[in-house]
Amino acid sequence: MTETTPLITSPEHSVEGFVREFLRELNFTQGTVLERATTNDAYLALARTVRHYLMSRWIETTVDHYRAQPKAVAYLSAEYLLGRQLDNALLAADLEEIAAEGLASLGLDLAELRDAEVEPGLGNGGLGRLAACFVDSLATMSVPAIGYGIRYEYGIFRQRFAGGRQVEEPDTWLAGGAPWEFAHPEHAVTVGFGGHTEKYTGDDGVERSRWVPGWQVLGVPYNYMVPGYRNGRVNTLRLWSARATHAFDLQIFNEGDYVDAVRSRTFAENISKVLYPEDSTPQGKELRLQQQYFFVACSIRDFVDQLLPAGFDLRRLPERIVFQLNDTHPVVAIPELMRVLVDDEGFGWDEAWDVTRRCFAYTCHTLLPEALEVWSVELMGRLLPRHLEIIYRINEEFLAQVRERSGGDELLVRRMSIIAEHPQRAVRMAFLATVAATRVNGVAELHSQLLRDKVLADFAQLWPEKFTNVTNGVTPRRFVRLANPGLSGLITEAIGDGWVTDLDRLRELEPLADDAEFRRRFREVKAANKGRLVDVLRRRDGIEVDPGTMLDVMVKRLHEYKRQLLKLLHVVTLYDRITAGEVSVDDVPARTVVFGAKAAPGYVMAKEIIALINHVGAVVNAHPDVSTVLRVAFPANYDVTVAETLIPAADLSEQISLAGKEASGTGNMKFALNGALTIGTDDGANVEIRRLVGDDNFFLFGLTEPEASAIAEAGYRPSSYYEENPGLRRALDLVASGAFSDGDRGAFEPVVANLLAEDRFMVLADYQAYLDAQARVEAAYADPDAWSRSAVLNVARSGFFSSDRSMRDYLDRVWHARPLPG
Ligand code: GL7
Repeated sequence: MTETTPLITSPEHSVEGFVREFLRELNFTQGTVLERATTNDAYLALARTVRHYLMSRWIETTVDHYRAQPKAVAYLSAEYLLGRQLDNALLAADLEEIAAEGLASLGLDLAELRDAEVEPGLGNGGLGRLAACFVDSLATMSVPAIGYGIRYEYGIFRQRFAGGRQVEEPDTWLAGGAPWEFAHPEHAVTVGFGGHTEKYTGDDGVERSRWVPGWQVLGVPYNYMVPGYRNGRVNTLRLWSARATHAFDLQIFNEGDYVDAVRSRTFAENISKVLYPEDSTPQGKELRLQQQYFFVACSIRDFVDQLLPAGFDLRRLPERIVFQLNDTHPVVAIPELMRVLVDDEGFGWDEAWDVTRRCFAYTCHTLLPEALEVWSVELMGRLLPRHLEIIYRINEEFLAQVRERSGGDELLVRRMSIIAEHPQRAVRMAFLATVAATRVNGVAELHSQLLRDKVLADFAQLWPEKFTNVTNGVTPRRFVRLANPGLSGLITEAIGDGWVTDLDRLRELEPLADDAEFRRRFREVKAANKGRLVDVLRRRDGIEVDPGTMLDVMVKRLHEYKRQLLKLLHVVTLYDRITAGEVSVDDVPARTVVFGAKAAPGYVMAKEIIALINHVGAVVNAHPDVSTVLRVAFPANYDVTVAETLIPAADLSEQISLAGKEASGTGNMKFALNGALTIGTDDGANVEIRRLVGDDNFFLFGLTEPEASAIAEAGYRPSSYYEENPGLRRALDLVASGAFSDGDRGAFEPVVANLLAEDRFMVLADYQAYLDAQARVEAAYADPDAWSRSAVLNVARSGFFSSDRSMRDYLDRVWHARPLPG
């Protein structure tokens, strides 16, 4: 890190300046001329041009942080689901119009170049997208912050359907060139794995332990700009890529087998090769633990070496940094910092623990027990032997404290132990995080309460002050300003553009809900957004959507707890009633049900559900009568880019998880902010959405969390609902009859059988309530004026769900850090 700012000038902020810079990039970096440039050439030149406008801000921000040495936030996340970068960079640099005009003057179309960008899909779903929203807000709020993660060579798989079934293909997002990243091999960090520990007596006469790793890899940082919205700040996202060390090579080369030596490099490089595609259900694979340790070890080393001045007294580390643990994936950073302080820096144990404790805060993102990561002691000991020793010692001291406080309650001690004994000895990463962190937070009010009352209840008893809530949020820049230019224009015309960085100001729209002209224009925007979606789905998927229908949208990962099956049973029931002649097509509003969902490749039931949706969709869409009022659209490969056109077009947002299972949800917020009405359970952030938008503007249904828990405790019998509800029985029988599988009765038997026998997420228990709520939706939709009034109120009252607000909450309740002025 240099103390002097290099002299640089940004390109001129004008159409001419832009065109000059663009052509220079095309000629000198792409090595081509306008007449011969491919779309990808032009896209790459454009991306680099935009980058240049942000570069001086980036350097200034970095230098400012280094000079001021403020308390900084290091966000540690194994996932960042970034979405496309170009538009966001154009917006931040205030270049949208200049770029469009400049490109047009060269005969190029900005929209076409935009489509050449392959989004970096370095995350699975909500958790990864949340991290991307948070770094955006931190930059926009001038908070000194750095995001650390992994530069996966293959991001989330690309989904295709074959015969209605999901097929996964590798995501080669780097293939066309990666204009947004900056490799810094000169700042590579070495990370050890495996080997053993040994005891030795230090100079101070104290017996110590040290780690002798069995092998090492290099972590090469790739920096990404995280531009704030027009505030002159650009923060950094630093993603690590694994390389073989030279030593690693040499040793094998010297053994004489050149070909084998080259081949074995891939062993090291495998670490950052691919994103694990499991969402909420970790697999406990060795490579995944390698990934986790790899990126946190690199990040801690990097922060200490690159971002602190030489000779910094690490006793003061908590004044300079808070490491925010995004779920349990980075939790091995805790024993790693202990190892650095005790083994490398010669701290005493207590002193190191005091520093470490104050440097970490932990966010839990789940309520599903199977999503809480545990690592077998066997694996941890083999891959990270020194860390296992450290974890044991942390646990020993912690349990001594529990014993003392509880008067030796051994049952409690066993329950709280960081080391689980059954079904195998394993490290409970959530417990380790909770013991070490200064703060533990859930991601919505209900979730935080359930963490305190259930999942981490013993810990909350011991340390009530540790626990807090920070409700999730989404960035209004990407998900309103960019994704919904029509609505943005309408809002800005009404209340000015301050809402983009102060989303609470949407409240000022409230009176306009009663203004017929405003509502008319609001409907016009929605119609235009539907038109845009129709074009995209036609081009991208060959799917025809009628923009005159109600767009009923359920997009999120495919998971049983999210209950795509409940939505599908509604579709099947409508189909059944119409084909049976019980309902006339004249009596139901025409709707298009849109699904978007990827299933983890090894999650068999989720993949069956995808196939079933596609099969039901095919039959429904082919039926001459039914298809006049009901159609199913399931575009493959739902991603951030699709979300950006789908969400602004939606009328109805489906947020129908079983209460007590969805920690927060963030899609729910994006829909409300874009003027869709929610049909939802009392779960996750739905609770807060409903409270804010009002009962009249939200379709609530279903069991509450206490009700669902009570039923589960009393012994849930799904078949009783089947027996007692004729509509439900008919729907399930129809699926089982082969009506959607060319008469093949066996095709979806496992799905139906599972619902009847187990139905872990109580689809059948909530079926009738859901249908009743859908009837209320139909009635409300029949009055377009009243519907759009509710939609406007949803927008006006959802400002709370800005990730800027989430950041303020973290700053106040968790980080105790401040934005940097200027
Ligand atoms: C999740 C939760 O399931 C989701 O409800 C939440 O909104 C998100 C961000 O906090 O985190 N937890 C999790 O493991 N994944 C999520 O999306 C994958």
